[in-house]
Amino acid sequence: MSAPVQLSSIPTIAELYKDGQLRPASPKPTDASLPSPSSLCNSRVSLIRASITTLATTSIVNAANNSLLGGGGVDGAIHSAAGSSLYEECKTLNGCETGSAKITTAHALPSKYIIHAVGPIYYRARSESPDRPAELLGSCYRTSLDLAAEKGGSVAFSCLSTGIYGYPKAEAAQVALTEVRRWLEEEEEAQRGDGGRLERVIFCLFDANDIEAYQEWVPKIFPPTDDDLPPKEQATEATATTDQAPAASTDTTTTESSAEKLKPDAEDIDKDWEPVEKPSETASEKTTDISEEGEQVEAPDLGGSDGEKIEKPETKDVLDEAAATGKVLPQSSLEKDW
Ligand code: AR6
Repeated sequence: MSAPVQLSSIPTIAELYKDGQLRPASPKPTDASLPSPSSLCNSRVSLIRASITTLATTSIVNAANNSLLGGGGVDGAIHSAAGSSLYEECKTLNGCETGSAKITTAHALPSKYIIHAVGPIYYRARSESPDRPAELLGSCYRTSLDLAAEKGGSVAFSCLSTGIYGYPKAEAAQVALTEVRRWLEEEEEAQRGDGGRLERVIFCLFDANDIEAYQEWVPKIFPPTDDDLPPKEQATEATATTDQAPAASTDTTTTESSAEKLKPDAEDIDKDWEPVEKPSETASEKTTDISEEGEQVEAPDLGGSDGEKIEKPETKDVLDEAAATGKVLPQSSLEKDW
């Protein structure tokens, strides 16, 4: 088990802009519905690439299923790191509805609480209506933030629904970031100068596709203030062109995408660590559905190129793929890459 990652070592969005690890959206978004820069928000929100089981935040948010009794993916990683007493506590909760969340203590984990949020199975929610996946996912984030705020301190979110449940990563990032921004602003408004009840909201990213999605959407939903930008960026932002690298690096000597750049070498993969989640694919690449408890079931044929069928991977396949592509990362110190 890696050393717990303390809140003080997790950079805020403002710091990531300042270091040049996040860069403004380019070209500048013209969508008037996108929020304007807020130094308050940018200093209360963080990104980190890590296993959420290593974070010493007040709360962490698990991507659970309706039973709340564990499963694969981040849920499996949390249950195995927290110990069997977590399962015993979860049994007392009587499950949870999709779009909602319940809280337990964190047992052997370095955090204090675990918020178990049940995100939507993407294809299933979308078969109800096109807006249903975002409604349910948004509701997970809001309920989790409300629960986290009761405990105060900091909360770290895993990328709910974007693994086994097949929610497209970029769409999910947009929903997650929008809900958090809205919630923080409403909270500021309600507290009126009293400071928020949540010191920090952290997006805990795990695979390269999570990073790509957040690099695309953070600059649109948490755009930098002038003060956030290094002086060089302040001067050039107005003339930025689309051939700029999207984010994550000030290294102009390379043209590789930032997700590639953040990819660890194959030998960095911790052989002792068993990821239980397959690195993300687009939902349309997936072939088999799983039930809300994580078992494989036949997905209905929705027709069309994005009839999301999702596959629960075998751990061995995951490890083989991780070794080959470096897409799944060990839980050690990846926060340094941001
Ligand atoms: N730390 C942080 N993020 C992780 C970790 C980790 N250790 N492991 C995976 N992720 P998933 P879902 C990321 O599949 O789509 C379970 O069986 C992963 O890269 O864990 O909501 C449950 O019991 C992805 O971005 O959750 C449910 O049945 C994100 O976590 C079902 O899966 C979510 O992927 C829930 O599916």
